[in-house]
Amino acid sequence: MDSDLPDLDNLRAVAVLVATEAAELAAEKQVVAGEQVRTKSSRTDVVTAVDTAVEELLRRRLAELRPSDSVLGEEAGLSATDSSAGDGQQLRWVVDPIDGTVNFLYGIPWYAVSVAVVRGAETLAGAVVEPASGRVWSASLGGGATVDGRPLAVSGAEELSLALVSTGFGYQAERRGRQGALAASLLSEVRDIRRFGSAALDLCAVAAGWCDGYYEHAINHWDWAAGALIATEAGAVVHPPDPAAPFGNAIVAATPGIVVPLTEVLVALGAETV
Ligand code: LIP
Repeated sequence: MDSDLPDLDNLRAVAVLVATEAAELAAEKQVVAGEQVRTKSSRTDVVTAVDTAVEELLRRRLAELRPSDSVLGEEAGLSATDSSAGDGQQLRWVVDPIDGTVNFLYGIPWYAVSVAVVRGAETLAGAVVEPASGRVWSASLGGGATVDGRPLAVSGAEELSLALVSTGFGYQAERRGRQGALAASLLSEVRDIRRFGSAALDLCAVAAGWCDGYYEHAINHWDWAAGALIATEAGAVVHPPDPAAPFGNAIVAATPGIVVPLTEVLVALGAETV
């Protein structure tokens, strides 16, 4: 363990605290489909007034608790105080106020507040909190992963043909079509596929053994930062998105017994061009 690491238990506690406060606000303000909604990259890429309010709360509380750190958020971008490109020592909080926005918009209770803290490319701690169920997922680097305080461990799957794999699709219709074609091709190679609608919770599901693997192209750092650490600390192998990867700019997270055949079949099915 790097001797100059900050207090990881404290960072985890801060992530859990602010994500829980944000989840309570989101639960109070459950939006009704069609209200207070505007769009971003496409007509299906929606942001609600609640997204904005929740991110504002996260930023305010992190400024109070961690004033020397910077924040990168889905709605308001990178804080002006960010200097992490300098000596690389500044901590950056990477937050998604509502991951699973469309589920939230439709009243589907499968969305989460995701909060991670990174130094450079390394995630030090993270929390994913579900407003609907109140479940609290968290992890710290080397400190294990838990849900509501209970230790998490990935499944023991060892055969891809018997693996339950989740994925997701983007907001651009043309890419969504390519993603759908890849998922259709993958179906005959695995037990089944699930599309839950939240990358953060897809990664938590792998950590809990509810799915054996997850992959998705073109998601953002705030979607996967916390969930990837939770899955890793639960025993998953996680390949963060990398445009140079042979399976394209996708995150892949899976229990060790199937991660190699999963990545190999994604490559064979043309994932690089999705
Ligand atoms: C969502 C991701 C999900 C993906 C959706 C969307 P958002 O993030 O969590 O995995 O399939 O298209 O990107 O927009 O709800 O924060």
